[in-house]
Amino acid sequence: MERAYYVTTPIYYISGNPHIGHAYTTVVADVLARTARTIGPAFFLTGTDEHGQKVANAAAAAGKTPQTWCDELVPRWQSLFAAYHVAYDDFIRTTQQRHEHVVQRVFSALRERGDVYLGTYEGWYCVADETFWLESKLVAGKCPTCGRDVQWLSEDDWFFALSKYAPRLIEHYRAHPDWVRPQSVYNEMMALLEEGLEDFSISRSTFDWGIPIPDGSGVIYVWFDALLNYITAIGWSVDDARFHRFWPARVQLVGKEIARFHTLVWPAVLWALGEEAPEIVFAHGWITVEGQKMGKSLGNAVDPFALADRFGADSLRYFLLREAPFGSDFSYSDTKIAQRHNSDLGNDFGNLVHRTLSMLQRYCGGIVPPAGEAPVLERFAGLPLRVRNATLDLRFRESLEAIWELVTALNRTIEERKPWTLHKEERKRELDALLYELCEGIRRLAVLLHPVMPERMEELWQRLGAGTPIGQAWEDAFAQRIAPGTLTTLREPLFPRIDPAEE
Ligand code: ME8
Repeated sequence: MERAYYVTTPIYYISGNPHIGHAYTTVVADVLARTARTIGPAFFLTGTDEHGQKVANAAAAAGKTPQTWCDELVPRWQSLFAAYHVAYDDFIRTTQQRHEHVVQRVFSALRERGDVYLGTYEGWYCVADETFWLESKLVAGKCPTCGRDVQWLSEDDWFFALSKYAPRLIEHYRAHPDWVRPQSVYNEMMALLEEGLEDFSISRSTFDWGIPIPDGSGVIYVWFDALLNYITAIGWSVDDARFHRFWPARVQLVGKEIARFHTLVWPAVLWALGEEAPEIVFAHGWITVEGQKMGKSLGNAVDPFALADRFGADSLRYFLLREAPFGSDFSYSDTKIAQRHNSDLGNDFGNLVHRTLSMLQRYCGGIVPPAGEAPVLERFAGLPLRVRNATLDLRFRESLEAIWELVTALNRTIEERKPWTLHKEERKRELDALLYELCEGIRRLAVLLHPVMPERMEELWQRLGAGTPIGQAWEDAFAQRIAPGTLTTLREPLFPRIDPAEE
């Protein structure tokens, strides 16, 4: 059985409503999965992280049990992803039995091996980030990530023997300099490794909202529980054949604030279980507001539902991938989204489509004419490979820039070859060839842009009267070409103009 392209997002804490930052990582994973599916099987996992003190506190504040709270919030997260046209293959919830049972099995297996052992923990803890901090890492006595107060905890805990894996981690980092990306995060993690790693507590006895420790008291630490979702969802220890079809994951996407857990702890847990580390962990940058990470707790979160209503989810997907090189932070602004929408989607691409379909109506009754020479398309024959390589290498901006070269070339060919003059001078063969080339060109653009803007591109295929080559290799979709005689439809613009000043 062919190995599948396995891509994951973090599982999100459901301590509140989702914001555009959560949509961001999930949309990126969706674009990767949709692109990977054009060349083979792919599996895309997302979900929710439902245990821990933070979720328990949020539920208590709302006067609900944690389970009721989670059950009520999960549909909100799922509808967010639906609103953003995300097609995941599985949505895992850490309160599901399929997860809880396997996490307990992992705990017991590691205890037997001696990688999980009983000790006493004393130290500083940040509830908001569910993270322990060494005193030396605190900033003015507060959490270095979110700036909030930390608590002193002292309890008998189960520990994971992370320090034992430090030499193997260093070796792995040296042998696979690309396994943590971008480079800045790799360097940061390598520096932490060189400082040395400590064993850390993986149990809690001060509250009970978590997976119970097998044959003991207390619950399993939420991060230990959460990381395991990536393998419980694909059948670790339950269905070996399925597990090995997906693992090791091709790409695990995370925000850079949780790189530490995914690139220092996670591989060690996997090795303790006799499994391989993921191939790539990509720790992307933050969407910021006035220089600060957008987040629920800072009160600067932007409602992703309202945003999708205003701009259209596909336009936002485009913006998120196009705005900054993947990995870097970028600041959120309505004006910037509106400008991108109007210039790239409305003017460049949308006008190309609208002009082509209007000329087709005017000169050919909406019917695709016979093909002739197509010099622009010939020049761009290598585009599928270029776009696929850039996308699967997580260089989304480059990938979109490459597609825009074809958009620009087709717009330019209209200006240069002037179909209106060809029509006036009754040079029918040349006019037909040009209109055919434009129709086929926009069909190809829809093929390449489908992973990024699936709903709008399916609409475009319909207007073109063309089939929907979803999941087909792009080279095959290119080779099929639109049939002369196909009836096209002219409708309202694909990306109607948005007033950037409007609030
Ligand atoms: O950390 N910019 O969950 P979480 C970009 N449950 N991405 C952002 C973002 C922003 N401003 N805000 C959030 C957790 N994200 C744990 C993860 S995984 C085993 C457990 C995205 O709800 C980004 O992917 O705090 C970030 O890492 C994730 O949401 C954090 O979500």
